[in-house]
Amino acid sequence: MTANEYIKQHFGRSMDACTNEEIYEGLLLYVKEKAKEKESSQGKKKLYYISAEFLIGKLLSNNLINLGLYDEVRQELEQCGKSLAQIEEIEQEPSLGNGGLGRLAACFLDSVATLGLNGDGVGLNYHFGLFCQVFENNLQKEEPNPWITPQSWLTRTERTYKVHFGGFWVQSRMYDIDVVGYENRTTKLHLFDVESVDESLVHDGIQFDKTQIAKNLTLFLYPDDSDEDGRLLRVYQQYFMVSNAARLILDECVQKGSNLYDLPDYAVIQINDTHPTMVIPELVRLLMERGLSIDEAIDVVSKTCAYTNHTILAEALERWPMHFMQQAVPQLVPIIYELNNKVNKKYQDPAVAVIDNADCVCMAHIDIHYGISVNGVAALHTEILKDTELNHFYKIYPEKFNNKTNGITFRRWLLYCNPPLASFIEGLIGPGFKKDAMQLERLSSYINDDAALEKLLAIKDERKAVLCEYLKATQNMDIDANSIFDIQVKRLHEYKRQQLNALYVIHKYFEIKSGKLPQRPITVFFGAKAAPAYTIAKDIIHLILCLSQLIAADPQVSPYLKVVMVENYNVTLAEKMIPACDISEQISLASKEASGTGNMKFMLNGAVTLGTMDGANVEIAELVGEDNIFTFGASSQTVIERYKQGDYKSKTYYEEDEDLRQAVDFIVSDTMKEVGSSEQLERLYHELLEKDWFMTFPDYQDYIAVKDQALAAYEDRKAWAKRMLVNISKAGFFSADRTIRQYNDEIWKLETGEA
Ligand code: 26Q
Repeated sequence: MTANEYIKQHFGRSMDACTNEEIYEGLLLYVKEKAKEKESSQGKKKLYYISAEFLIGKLLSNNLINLGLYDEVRQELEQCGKSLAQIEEIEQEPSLGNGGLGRLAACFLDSVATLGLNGDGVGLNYHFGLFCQVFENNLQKEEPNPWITPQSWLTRTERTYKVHFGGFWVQSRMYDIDVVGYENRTTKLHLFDVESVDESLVHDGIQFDKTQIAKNLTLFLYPDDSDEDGRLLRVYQQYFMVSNAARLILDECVQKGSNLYDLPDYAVIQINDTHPTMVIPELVRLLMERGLSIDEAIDVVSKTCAYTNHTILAEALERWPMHFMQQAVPQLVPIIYELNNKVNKKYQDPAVAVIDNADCVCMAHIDIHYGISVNGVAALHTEILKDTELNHFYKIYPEKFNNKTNGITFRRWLLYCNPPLASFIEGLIGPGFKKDAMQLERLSSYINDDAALEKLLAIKDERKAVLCEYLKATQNMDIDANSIFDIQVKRLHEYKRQQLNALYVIHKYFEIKSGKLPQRPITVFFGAKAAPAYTIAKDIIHLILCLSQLIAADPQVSPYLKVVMVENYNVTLAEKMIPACDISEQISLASKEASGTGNMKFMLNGAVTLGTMDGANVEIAELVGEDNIFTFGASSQTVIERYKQGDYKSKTYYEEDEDLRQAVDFIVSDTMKEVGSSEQLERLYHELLEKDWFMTFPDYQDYIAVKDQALAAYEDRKAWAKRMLVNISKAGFFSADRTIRQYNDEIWKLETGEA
């Protein structure tokens, strides 16, 4: 049955007589049915990828592509004068993630299904996801982001559990979202919800009563930095997630014939950052309930779980006060004590204890002692974990440590988001790259093919025009499609250094004012949400919005420079912005960005990276070679050394560099204060001068010099097109399919079901 026939059956009339809303609903049901036909749970052993975040993005088109129905449906829609883009607008994007970690989980599910592996995701069904960002008076405001509509990708299941907390219990229910593999099987994302959730608790933006756990548990996803009472709620959420997951796992495994002692033959659990760590003590508890001794239970669990680390930022390593545990999950407390005792008996080293001197539970320590594997997410990151952050553990368990450089799904980040580029590539090297991304290397034989290079530039121009149209229609922005598109989109965090990019903008502003004009207009794009309680991050957003307003209003500068801060950056916007990018800004302080995955998406779409030698940028640089990337800034070694010395003083750089001083002083100038708020601008200024914890000043001059080199290099169009081609041709390594194969070969060891 075609989509149109299905819709006719469902609504009693064909597509051309339906509203867009009806067509969307019809297509959703059609896809769900098609996905069901490919459901499979083949394989004795199963992966459970537990994550507090799955930033899946819109699903309609992606699922159509993976089911091989995209062209057919597109044509059917065209026949009645509609486009898929119009229908897609109806779909709400679920914002079930903060950024990289959540998006990675979504890419991984796509690859697991595509490779035919037996594996499901397990997480939470947040009703409002992460907040929706709106700008008012050049400030970020937060609003709820409801995404669950009457017809959605969620399917209610009959699986429910009672989950106990200190003093009360809640009833859970599992909802499923199909994960449709590319020309392969359908697996599941299981999202648990609490039956007693009450959306009416939310008022004044994203405020709600934080004490009513049974009603608020699954309302919001927590931002990556938060206030105190939010932290306790986060513990409730985490336990709710893993208690449901653990029960699901045990039930499924027993049903398949496990006697629980052989659980590791039936299940492997990947713990995505420390957020699901309580699955370890919870499984121990449940196994004891089912008759195992504590030692037996710990032994079984220790062979089942594997941990991925995504950060070396000390403040992001979760340590929960014991009294939180006592209050929220008292049933885990004796088990956590036992986990701690076992460690302390073996190693008399407080650095590796489960409970620290401040009576906090170190979640990562549980994962490392009681798991089979610890992995970092890029080569440099894993080395830093081994050498510094987790060195005590590396000395004990060298065999547990391994690297799994992140990857992205090429289905969404090339085939779906950039059809002209995908078909251009297919025309040159055939369709094989869609399943085997390393075939992109074959593009390198076109490096001297002028027609191919011209076409590549033309596709980029087309995509820039499309982005301009989209931003005009959705955010009423006027952007010069012939300017250079320099893009930094990612969560707002000081270590990612959007403030360094903003200082460059100020520097350029002064240059233009003084008559030094760029060869071609530059548009500097930002997109970023800041955690609501992260003051300095919000001040940086304020700075960028003020610069944007001020420059747009300055007739001397605006023809040459434009600052665009898109509102509510999300997966949907990423899909529009990434194909249109010329220069990809990846400028984190070396050693701080575990991997980055945006960097890979940009490269795949023919952008050239301007970046520090950090995270996966290092591997990008190795692959493309120094002529095809613009790198700058202090090395990770230098940075680590500088922190160790503890004598970094930003003021010294400020005093010795007149150009830097002019840029920094501008933040608190009268000109800025006319458009912005003194309080925010002054606070940011002092933060930079007195702290600058992420060391923007030492990298400032190098950044300006190298960025200007990149802008100049852009003018040799043919040489630039060659860089684009090399970047695309070397992107194959960053396919999530490669990453997932490595996880499977080295950690999960599931049967492979590749066609
Ligand atoms: C922790 C405690 C309480 C509340 C929130 C959190 C929290 C939430 C989200 C802590 C961290 C996160 C998200 C982290 C994240 O996205 N990390 C990124 O992971 C990517 C995938 O591996 C990497 O590419 C990025 O480098 C890394 O920053």
